[in-house]
Amino acid sequence: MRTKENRYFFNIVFIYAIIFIYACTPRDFERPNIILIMADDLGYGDIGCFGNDDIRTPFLDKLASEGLKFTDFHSNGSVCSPTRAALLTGRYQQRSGLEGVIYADPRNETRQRGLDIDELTFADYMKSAGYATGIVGKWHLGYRVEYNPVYQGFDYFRGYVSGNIDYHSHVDQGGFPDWWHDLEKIEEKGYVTDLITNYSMEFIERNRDQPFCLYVAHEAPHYPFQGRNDKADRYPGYPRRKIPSQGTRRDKKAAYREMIEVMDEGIGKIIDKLEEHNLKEKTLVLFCSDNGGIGKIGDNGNLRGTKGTLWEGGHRVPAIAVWPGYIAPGTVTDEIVLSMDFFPTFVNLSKVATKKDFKFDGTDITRLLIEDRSLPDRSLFWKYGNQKVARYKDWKLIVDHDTTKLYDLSTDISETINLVNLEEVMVSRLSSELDLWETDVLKGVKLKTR
Ligand SMILES: [Ca+2]
Repeated sequence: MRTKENRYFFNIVFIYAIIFIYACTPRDFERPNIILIMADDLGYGDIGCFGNDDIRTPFLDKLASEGLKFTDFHSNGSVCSPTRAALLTGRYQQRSGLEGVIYADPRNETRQRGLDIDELTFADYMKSAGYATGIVGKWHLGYRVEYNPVYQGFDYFRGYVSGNIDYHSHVDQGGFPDWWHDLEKIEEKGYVTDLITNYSMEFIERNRDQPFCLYVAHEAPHYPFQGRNDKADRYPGYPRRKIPSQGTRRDKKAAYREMIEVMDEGIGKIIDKLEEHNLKEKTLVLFCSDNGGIGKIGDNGNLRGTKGTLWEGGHRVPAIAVWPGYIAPGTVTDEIVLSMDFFPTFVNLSKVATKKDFKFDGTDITRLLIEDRSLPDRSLFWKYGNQKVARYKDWKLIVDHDTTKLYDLSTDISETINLVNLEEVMVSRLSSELDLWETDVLKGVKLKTR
């Protein structure tokens, strides 16, 4: 017979059970629009909300205050093309043969190469899930027309296929004009950063009444170092020996600051465009960089190394995520996230299941974004030039030429204290994981080296 006391007890248990079930139930969401903004060569310490007090970035700082700031976000590569290959495919760039850069020089055989058309890109996927897809800005995954982004799932392309172009004349480092509207190469006046902002706004305007996925691939602050009011340095067939690839401006630091500030202003305009059409709550905005800052000009904070190296300064980069109503404002995460994690996240957000036999290397970070849930523990890997890295939690093993070093990033973010002789178990574990990973990703792949 149930007494009053045990009825009370059962009621309490019932209420706690309901609360528990609710807490364990993944939070539902309406599938959002996606805007992925990626800067080029922006270092970890190059914007205000990541500690820079010289370069003014009020719009990015505001985004960080309205959303989630990543302190341990990494580009998959420490140079441009590899990161973009991983970003587009959700897999390590080695699998698509793009461990190295695609060069503009016509004498360099990589100019003929690109991301294989048979690769499944996030644009292919989002298109098939009913999204309008666009890329504005830098492609750098193949110069030849058959590698154009319109053949990789993008409905709309306004930008350039090279690694960098003159911000005014739009001539690449090989001396070729490089500005495209889809498959058509055209001459168009304008400062590249402003063109990227304007076409991003046009894309949003065109697609405001349907789901869209927009990839804004900024050139800033990659060289040539040119401000809005500078003259063009390059012209078709420009003599590279006479004009340095970084441009002729003397005060390069000042130009660099302006380039970041103009990009920031443009990001503000893109957010304004979302507000104008009441799309802010329906849109996930992601911001990141494709690799660390370059030596002397870029600011990588207190990280060791620069672009092109696998020290933290080469690939730990600023990143922000904003989605009002879903991502809590002013939050910070120290979860380790990579460029290749975005594609599997987009799959989940699109609410269209992927093919069962398709395997990502990246991880879906939706629950980290909207519930601040930790990601599963995982080992992560980088490889470029004479360096290889394995990372597990705060342990970082780096094989630099023929020397192996181990760092504890929780106490030594600047990688100064080599613990290789003190932590033999971790060294052995990460070394063998690195070997297995390398064998796996290079299986059957013809690598395009640097
Ligand atoms: Ca880059």
